Amino acid sequence: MILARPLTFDRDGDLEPAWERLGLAPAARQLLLDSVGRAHLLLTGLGPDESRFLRNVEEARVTVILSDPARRPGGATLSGTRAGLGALARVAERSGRVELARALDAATTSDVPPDPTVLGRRTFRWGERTYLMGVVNVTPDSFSDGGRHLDRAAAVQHALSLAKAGADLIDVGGESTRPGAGEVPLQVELDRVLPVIEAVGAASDVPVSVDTRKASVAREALALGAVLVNDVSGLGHDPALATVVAEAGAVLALMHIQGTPETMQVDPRYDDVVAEVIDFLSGRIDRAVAGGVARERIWVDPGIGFGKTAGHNLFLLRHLGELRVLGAPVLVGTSRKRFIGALAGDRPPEQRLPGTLASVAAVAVLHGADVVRVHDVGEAKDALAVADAIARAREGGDSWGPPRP
Ligand code: PMM
Repeated sequence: MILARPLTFDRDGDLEPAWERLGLAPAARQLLLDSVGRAHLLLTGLGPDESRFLRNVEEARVTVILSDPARRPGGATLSGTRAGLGALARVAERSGRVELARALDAATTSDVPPDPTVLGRRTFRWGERTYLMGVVNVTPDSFSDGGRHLDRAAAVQHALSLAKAGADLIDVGGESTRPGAGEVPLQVELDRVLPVIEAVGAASDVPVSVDTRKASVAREALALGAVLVNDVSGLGHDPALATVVAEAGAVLALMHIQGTPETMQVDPRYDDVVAEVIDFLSGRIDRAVAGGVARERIWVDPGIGFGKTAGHNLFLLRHLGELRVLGAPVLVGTSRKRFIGALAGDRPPEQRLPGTLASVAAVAVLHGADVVRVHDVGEAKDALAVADAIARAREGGDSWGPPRP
């Protein structure tokens, strides 16, 4: 797969206000964004033909650096203006190099937020703020809150308290995916999640998602009012899941995993973790679309902790924005995970809240995630209110123009 990822990007939201500060008219500012704003893209997966094309192409507004063909063939960086990169994509397209053109287009438009997602009675407007998915595990053994909500009434109570604390979405799961965990029998999973989904739907208008890998669980959950299926196997476990989601018009969240929960933490390895996660998710998006799911009803998730070392998790979080080339809303779950405990000095799950909040704030400021999946919704809401406000701050004084949303 040819992949073009934005390494750094001049953001319109940084450049445009500066030109406004200089008193330039809106039309001039728009022109400048295309002709002055620059991006640096990392390309991988190029064939000999595309590498030759990039070596010979004449586009003065783009600097091409090709990889060492003996040591790492098929790579390049492209640095240039948006107009230049766009022109180069069109030349590639006209000469039949469609995959390269598509990769360049995906990278250069990756700062444009996806279309809003309607979920139940709520609309998620991407780019406006970071949304919160609250976690309810109806399991005896989840690492983070296992056993706490196995009792049905306690689980419902907990879900409603998360809704009250500001969750935009409640994720109900009945199968632990902690490292080493085995599969839960179908009936057990159904008995755990269905009554909770039904009761939460009856008592609250917060949309409910079901965290399951199984089509049969998804089908029942959707019939009881769930509007999103969160599949930690990214359609790797049950091929029938896509059709079930498609028939209900629900949203499908596809997560990356290397291996299965039983084996994933044995010896996770990658040549290029970000490229491999994007490649996996791109393939699974195609699989979902082939199963009938509308492309705009698909979210993606890098699967923090699912077949990754602490180092892989951190690198993925730092580079999370690169997943935007997939054109889908990005969901991420760091809450109470082991690498957070390790970084903070070997903390057990119940002492990982400060570290979790730092991770949530970091991905918000880095414009990495559209939705964060957390256990502590009230605390994360406060952290995000601050982080999102810093990331979008526009009041520089009168010379910087009026504050805008
Ligand atoms: N993590 C867990 C479970 N489900 N779903 C998505 N989409 N992303 C995640 O990172 C994720 C998930 C494991 O955490 P938990 O046992 O505390 O729920």
